This record gives sequence, structure tokens and C-alpha cells, in this order.
Amino acid sequence: MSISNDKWLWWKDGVIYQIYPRSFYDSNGDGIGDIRGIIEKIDYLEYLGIDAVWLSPINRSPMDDFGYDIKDYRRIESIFGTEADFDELIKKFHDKNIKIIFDLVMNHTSSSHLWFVESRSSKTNPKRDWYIWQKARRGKYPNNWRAAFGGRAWEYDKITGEYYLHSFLKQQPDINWRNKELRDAVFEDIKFWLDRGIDGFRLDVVNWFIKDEKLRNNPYMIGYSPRVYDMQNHIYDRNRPETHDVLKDFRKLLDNYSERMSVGEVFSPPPGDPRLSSEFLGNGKDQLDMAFDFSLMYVKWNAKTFYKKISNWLELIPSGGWPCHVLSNHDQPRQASRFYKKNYTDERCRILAVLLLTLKGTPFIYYGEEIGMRDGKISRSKLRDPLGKKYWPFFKGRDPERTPMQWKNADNAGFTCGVPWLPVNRDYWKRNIDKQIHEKNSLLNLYKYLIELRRKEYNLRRGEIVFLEKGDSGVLSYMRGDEFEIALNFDNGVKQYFPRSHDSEIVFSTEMFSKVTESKILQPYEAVIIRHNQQRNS
Ligand code: TEU
Ligand code: CA
Repeated sequence: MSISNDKWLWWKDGVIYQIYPRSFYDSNGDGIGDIRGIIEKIDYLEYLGIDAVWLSPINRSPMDDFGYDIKDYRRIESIFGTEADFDELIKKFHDKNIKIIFDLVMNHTSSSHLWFVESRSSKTNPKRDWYIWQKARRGKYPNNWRAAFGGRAWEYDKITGEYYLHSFLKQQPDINWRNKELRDAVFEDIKFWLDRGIDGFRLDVVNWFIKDEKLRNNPYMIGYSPRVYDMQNHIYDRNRPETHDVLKDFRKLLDNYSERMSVGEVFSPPPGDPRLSSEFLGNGKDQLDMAFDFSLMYVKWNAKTFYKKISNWLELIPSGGWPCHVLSNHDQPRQASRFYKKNYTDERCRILAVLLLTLKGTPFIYYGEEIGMRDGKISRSKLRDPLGKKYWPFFKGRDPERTPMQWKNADNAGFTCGVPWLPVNRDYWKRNIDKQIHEKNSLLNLYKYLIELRRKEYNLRRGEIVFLEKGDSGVLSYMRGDEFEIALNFDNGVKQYFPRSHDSEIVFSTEMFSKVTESKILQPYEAVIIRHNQQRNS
């Protein structure tokens, strides 16, 4: 077995699990998941075997965007619990060697953040320039920018008769990263959490931090979309080069602490933009540790497309940098729904599990993904997401992928003894954690098995990746190091497959009974992990 000196580094070798706290587990019956709920489920997380949790925001917030609108970066939102609850969470998780990643929402604050309250109070307030204020231009909006969540990006404020910029809701004013004092204040808040023991950060919409200095109009693109925002080419309100200077400073701050991690949400619309994401890794050492590429969130089920997207992303990682992979999150339809195929959805979910956990790069799992949770159907009257409310029925918002975790076949799927903030998906009686824990071959136990295998096998974590079958025949396969050969049949038909070594054994297959001799028959939707023996003995 190839042994290397690279020692275990949690965010490179481990598996990261995203929790949307509102929907994970409600400990006090108010229908909203909370910190105590997460603590109570620590045994489950340990069972699954994950190494770190990323918590969607739990800071104090008026919840206009369910936590992505923060009014106090240093306090825990009371809906989620107390400061003591949070300290207990850190302590208990660290005792079990599970790291905690915070969501840094630092493109904007809530409009009820004291910084903004001061900033809007007068044109001469010392914090005026902490946000982006503009006079009307020729009696109109300062420029043509639109908010991603609807309407103009400029909100007129009566108090001083000027407009402020908000890239999302009007309750989410954008902060001015060009202002040195603001930058220092934000960094102080980050330090606060580092000192309190936070292990890493996911940076919300990191590619929107800095706006064009001259606030130039975005050009329009051809074509129609119900959201005017999508008709603009966002060259002036996103992806500005100066953002990278902010990240270099941020990295210096992080590097003062040991083994802290950062991952950026580099937002881009379909089909995704891996090149843009890779730019946020800088030279591989001087900006973010990792960045999300959302290409796989936007693709159709096709081995060749998967090959192209994945290989492209991996090639773009700067030397010294490290990739990560994500299939679902709180903003996009769940993978089981995106890749829905009558009678075969579960098989597809298995392929995705094997793929995610055998690729080179840190895997991110979204809560519920491990039991194949589907998007919920939410009626108009039950919608909570402001984006869904605004664009219904063109876009139903993000509530469907945020429904409560399905723990067991009991009232509200065992999520709450009260009324859940979003309805539980009706399939909870047949799809839940309790059931899948007890089924040897469940998707959940597949995730558990693969996470364990990955932990044991250096080459599954750090081995180089070399693609073999590139999807032309419906099969995607690749080597990890010179030890593991992974073959995934994306098709609903049998395929002949020739392992690259005659002396090999099957470590794992989703078709438990299958064997390999000279060649192997891949069953429909079979995923197999083969070990090359020669390598092992040498
Ligand atoms: O998301 C950025 C964002 O604009 C998209 O993910 C958006 O939700 C999607 O395109 C739907 O069309 C981040 C957070 O992940 C999201 O939850 C927040 O609402 C948003 O930023 C604002 O902070
Ligand atoms: Ca609660």
C-alpha cells in the first residue's frame, strides 16, 4: 500500500456535512431546529462518520433570508439557542473530533445591524461609508443594477435622501469592502470566532464582495428571463478583481491560527463557472483553501457530461490548491430530485455517493442526501423563502430542499413535537434515518461504509486521479493512485468492463453478488471499487 508522509489534515482528508440548522432537529417543540437539537444528534453524526459540520448561519438575525441576513455577528440567534448551548456544541463536537465550520455572510449585513442603523442615520456619520450610498442620477436610480432577489439593487432611504445598494433583499444592504475601517471591523468579528474555536468558514457569495469603483451599468444579454437580474451580464457588480486582495488579507488572518479552513461559495448561474471558482484559490496558498464549483448542480444525468465537468474542474485547481465536490445544498433542488428517474432514482443516488466519496477532493454532503431525501412539495400558502414568494410560480424558491430531516416514521418524521416551520416531506414513513440504519444495504449505510473506507485508504483520499473510461459508453471510471479503480455505470443496461489489472479484487460493489474475472459485467447502475493487487504487494 502506498504510504505517504502527508499527515491527516481534517479538511483535506475528512468529509464535511452541511446542516441547515432550522431543519435538522428541534429540541424544544417550537418547530424550528436548534443547537440543542444538533447536540442531541451527535451520535448519529458519529455513526455516519463525518469529520466536520458546516452550519448555515446561526447568528442573530431577523430571518428575512433565514439567517443570511445577520444583525450581530458575535451573538447566537435566540431561536437557535443560547451562547452556552453553542459553547457546549463546540466542546462536545471537538471532544469527538468533529470540526465546526461557520457560514460567513459578509457581502451584506441585515438592515437591522447597528452598523447600518448608524450608517443610514446621516451623511456625516462615521459609518456612512461602511455601506454603498449614492445620490440619484438625473433623478433616477444610481445605475441599472438589479437585486438577485427581485427589483432594483438600489433602495431609496428617506432619512438622508440617498440610495443604498443591496444585491439581495432590501433588508440585506451590501457592505463596502473598500472601506478600511469596515474591513478591520469585519476581521475583528472573524477573529472573535476563531478565538472561540471555530475551525473554518464557508464564505457566502464571496465573488460579490467588491463592486465596480465607478458603479458602471451592467450590459444586457440577449434572451428573456422572468428575473431581469438574469438578463444582465454581471461584470460590474460581481467578480471584481479587487476581491482577491480582500481574500489575501483574510488568508493572512486565518494563517495565524493552526489548521483553520476556508471554502468559498463562488456563485455562478448555470452551467457553472469552474474557472471563476478556481481563481479564488489564488496561487493555491494565498487565498481560499477551497471553492465550490456548482457545475454538477446544473447537469443532466450523463456519464460523459459528468466526466467533462469533473475533469475540467480538477484541471483548473492551481498546484498547491485542493479541490472539493458538492452535489446539493440549501439553494438548489436536491440531487435525488434533479436526477429523478422512475424506479431508478435510488440507484442513481448510489452512483452519486460512490462518485462523491471516491473523487479527489473534499466531499460535501448536504443533510438528508445520505438517505436520498427528495425535494418537498410546498403549497403557495406554506412558502417561507422570500425568493419563492416573489417568483412563484416561475420559481418555487428554495423551501423544497430545506424541509425537515426525516428521522423516523413518527409524527413530523421525528423532527419536532410541535408544528414544523416547513412541512415534512410526505415520504418520511418510507424514507427515514431510523429505517435506513437498520437496513444493511440502505443508502445511508452505503455513505457510512464509503466514508469509513475513505478514512482507511490513503489513496482514496490523496491518490492522484486518472480517468479511464470517459463516459462514451455510459461508464465513467478512474484510478485513485495506482491502487483503486472505480467504475460507475450511469446506464440502465449491462456493460462489459475490463479492469486495468488482471490481478485485482472487488473491494465493493453496489451489486453485492457480482464478481470480477478477466472482464467484468457491470450491471445497470452498478458502481464498483476494484483494488489492484500488484501495487498492494509491491
Ligand atoms: O446564495 C447565493 C445566491 O444568490 C444563490 O444561491 C441563490 O439562492 C440561487 O441562485 C437561487 O436562484 C447565498 C446563500 O447560499 C443563500 O442561501 C442566500 O440567500 C444568499 O447567498 C444571500 O446571502
Ligand atoms: Ca427549536
